[in-house]
Amino acid sequence: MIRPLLALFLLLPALPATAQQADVQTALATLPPDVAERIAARPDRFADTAIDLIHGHGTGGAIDAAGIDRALALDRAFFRTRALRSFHESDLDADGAVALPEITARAATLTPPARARLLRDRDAADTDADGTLTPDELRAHATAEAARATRPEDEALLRAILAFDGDGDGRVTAAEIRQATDALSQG
Ligand SMILES: [Ca+2]
Ligand SMILES: [Ca+2]
Repeated sequence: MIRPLLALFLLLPALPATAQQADVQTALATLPPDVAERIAARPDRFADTAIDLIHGHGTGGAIDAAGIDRALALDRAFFRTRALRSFHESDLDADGAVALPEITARAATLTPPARARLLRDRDAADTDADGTLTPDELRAHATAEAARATRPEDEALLRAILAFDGDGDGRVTAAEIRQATDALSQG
């Protein structure tokens, strides 16, 4: 009788880790394969990204789907704003459009590299090539620049955080992330 009991006793400490590793594999299986591979390859990096997002955009020490959507929307708004900044600085009469004389006046105040960048951006945004940027052209340019700056695979990685909602309450805490990535690191 002693031998089976002893064997069971020896197995016990390993059981929780095995269960957690099984949970993590279950969570990874719900994700797109490329996202799961990225997380499994660098669990520590994923933990850093996830915990930064929880601290930066979560509430009460956790983040939910709406919080992740909000963080991604804030990122896109940042990149849209950055793409439009030089055009807003060129909109001398504040009518929301950038006419040729306006961009010429702004360009004359810039260093050669900054001038080249402004005119290159103008050419990219000026879809109908009439020299003027309409509000619609500016909006489309900003949206395109934001899409270029935010990679779909990075967005997918942030959304993958929700797969590690261990207690299933719709919110993911730093502890839940750590539990998952520790199990991955040990696995
Ligand atoms: Ca204007
Ligand atoms: Ca135009």
